[in-house]
Amino acid sequence: MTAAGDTSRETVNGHVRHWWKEAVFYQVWPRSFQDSNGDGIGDIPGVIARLDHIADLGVDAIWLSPHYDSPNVDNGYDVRDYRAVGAEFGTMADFDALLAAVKARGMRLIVDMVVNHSSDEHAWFVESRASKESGRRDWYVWHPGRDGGAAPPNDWRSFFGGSAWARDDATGEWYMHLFHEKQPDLNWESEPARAAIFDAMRFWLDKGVDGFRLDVIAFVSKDPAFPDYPPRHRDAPEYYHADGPRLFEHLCDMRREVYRGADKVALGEAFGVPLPRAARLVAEGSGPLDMLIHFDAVRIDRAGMWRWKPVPLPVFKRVFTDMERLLGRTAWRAVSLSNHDNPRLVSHFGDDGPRWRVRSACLLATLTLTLKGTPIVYQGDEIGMTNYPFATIEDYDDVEGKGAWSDWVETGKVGAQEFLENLWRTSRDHARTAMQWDDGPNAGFTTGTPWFHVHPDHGTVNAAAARADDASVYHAYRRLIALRKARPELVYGDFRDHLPDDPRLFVYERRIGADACLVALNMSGEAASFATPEGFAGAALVLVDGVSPQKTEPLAGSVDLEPWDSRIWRLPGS
Ligand code: ISL
Ligand code: CA
Repeated sequence: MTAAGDTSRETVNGHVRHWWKEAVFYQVWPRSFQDSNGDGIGDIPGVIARLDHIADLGVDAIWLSPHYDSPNVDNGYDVRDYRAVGAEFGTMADFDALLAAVKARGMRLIVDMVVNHSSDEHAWFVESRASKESGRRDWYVWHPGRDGGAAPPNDWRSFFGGSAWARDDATGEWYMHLFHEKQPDLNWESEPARAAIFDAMRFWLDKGVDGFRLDVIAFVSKDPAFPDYPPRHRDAPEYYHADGPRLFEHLCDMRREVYRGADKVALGEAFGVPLPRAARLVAEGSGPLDMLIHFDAVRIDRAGMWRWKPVPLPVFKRVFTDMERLLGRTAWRAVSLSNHDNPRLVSHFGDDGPRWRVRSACLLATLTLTLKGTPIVYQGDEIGMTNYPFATIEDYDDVEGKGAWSDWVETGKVGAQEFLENLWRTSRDHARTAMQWDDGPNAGFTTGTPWFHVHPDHGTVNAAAARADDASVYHAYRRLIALRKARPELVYGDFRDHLPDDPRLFVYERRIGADACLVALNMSGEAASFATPEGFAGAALVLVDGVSPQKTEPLAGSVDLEPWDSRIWRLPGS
């Protein structure tokens, strides 16, 4: 089965076929991927230079994180011009060359669309803030404030610390920013603003990109009454902001006006969308979005934005069973356990020590590529990159972590050591250190001075070493992606967890009728065993830790797994 072409009329196992359901995506965060001109900052020509590294995995589509003109307060998620390539990333000709080079390799390209907010340096906001009478005043969310304008309109908080409102002295009014105060929220209640946003989105579709990853897209509808947070949402305001009164309507408008019926993907970031409400957004045939990047699994060990908490494996596993129950069997989702906003995959869910790093990274590759949904591989996870040894708050770059430091440590609410121990487990900065290409200076990322850290383990953890080692994480991803393309049940098969309460093992099936794969993962540092599940006796062993097995004894009796072992069997004759 290939992901090529428009397959949107056929069905498999009750699912309408779409290329984006069958595709494996790879996320490039360009600032840290590959520098080509020695300024220490990753750029588009650098991405082009490394496309074969991505294509050789068997990846079908690339999600490019923001490449636009931006002052980089939030590393590109503060867009100053939606139609311009950021000077540090290159030119529009470079972007056109990237798109052509991606297509020449039979892959697709989607770009990141950040339309809940813009940069405060965007011409629209400069005009909006100029005066209350500005023609673009209501393109952003302005409010006179409380106490005669001396206090913000309500108790909403920014996810980057402080109030979600900033007072603009020129006009004495407050403007809303759910993120940094240099990221003012766009007002989707304004029809002209929506029209301009849709026009900017069409600009990229008309260039030939294959869809969008839609940044915090569930936040775009705001309650014009601007009430204080309901008590139940005060500790996790994202669930309030993702439930605006006109969200569904706005997203349907966007789908109609921007996509215009093309089978291009709408991949929504679902920060704050609980599964039951997600179902309507991605319902096959009626939902305005095609699939969601969900947070229930990747953020399962968070006790608030920066605080970490241990979570038993059954709680993690239940997310995937809940998805079947709450999203609905045919609604689609992405499988994303790692991206530019989260710690490194193998450090987060595996064991990144010298003994188990490779094996647990291969297990997590198996998990990512055999769960139900569209897998998204984040740059560096395909070679088992690990969390960075940050020591002090000055070692970090991210506006989110620094904002939390201001809110919590500088106000005396929590001690610096306790904060740093938690931040080290949750920081977005782990995913933003330089991609590690080789064991040379700066891991081959740049010939200049890198804008951010290069992990000291790049001497052994790097793409060149991985490609040369058939038992590496890289080749595990390559074999797993090939297996996924060969087995329709790994794409469209029903998911069932066989051992939901087991504290170490994640054993599940993917099935279409008699065709089934059984996946067994020992997600622990101890040996563990399980009995051959009903109906799988005789199944053929297909992959062991991402490697084709030496011997292929048929599945029978008790299965003993070493720490971090992963196995895939396929029912005989199917
Ligand atoms: O949980 C979070 C809130 O701070 C963040 O990790 C993250 O900001 C959230 O998931 C939304 O992410 C997206 O929007 C942000 C940007 O900083 C992230 O990089 C982007 O992925 C604002 O545009
Ligand atoms: Ca550069």
